[in-house]
Amino acid sequence: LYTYFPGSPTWPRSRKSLKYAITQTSLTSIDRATLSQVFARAFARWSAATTLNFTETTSANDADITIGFYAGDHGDGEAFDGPLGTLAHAFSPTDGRFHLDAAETWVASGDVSQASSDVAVDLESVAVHEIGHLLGLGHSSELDAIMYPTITSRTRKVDLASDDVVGIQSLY
Ligand code: TQI
Ligand code: CA
Ligand code: ZN
Ligand code: ZN
Repeated sequence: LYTYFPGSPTWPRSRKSLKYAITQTSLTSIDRATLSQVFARAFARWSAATTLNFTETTSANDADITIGFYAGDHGDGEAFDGPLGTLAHAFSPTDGRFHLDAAETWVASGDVSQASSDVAVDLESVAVHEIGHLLGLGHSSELDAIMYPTITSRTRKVDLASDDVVGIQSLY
């Protein structure tokens, strides 16, 4: 079963369109075009299940959601920890910050199960999970759910389960 954050915070239900910006990429070797594609696909999975839509903006100023790669202590009290452990984190609505640990071996295209590194992590899978948090979902007890709090390295899991869909549709 899905959960929400305490108090069930959401983006205003009148706001059907949210903008995101990829603001901090200096610590990743993945090129911008690839990042844009991966995050667009991840947001599209949630917009397909809701009346929400998401568009990328290049201006951090008019973005509701900001996405960036950071290493170690990066000033928000939630330091990253090097390879594996914490992969990424996102804050509840309407904060909008989504940070990825630059120390991970991110795989942005192709088949993560074939990655040469045994600590490779599929970027789109983590993005779909973190966008759930950005929109107001907590963790689910359902193993198949995107919001289940465990993912194995070299695994791709990007399809919303019915539990995720019911959870997000009950919120918006
Ligand atoms: N990051 C945790 C997560 O996103 C951070 C976190 C812990 C968190 N508790 C939270 C964020 C409560 C919001 C609310 O769950 S993580 C997974 C998963 C992580 C974990 O790096 O451990 C994914 C990131 F669920 F698979 F384990 C992405 Cl997909
Ligand atoms: Ca880490
Ligand atoms: Zn952070
Ligand atoms: Zn989570």
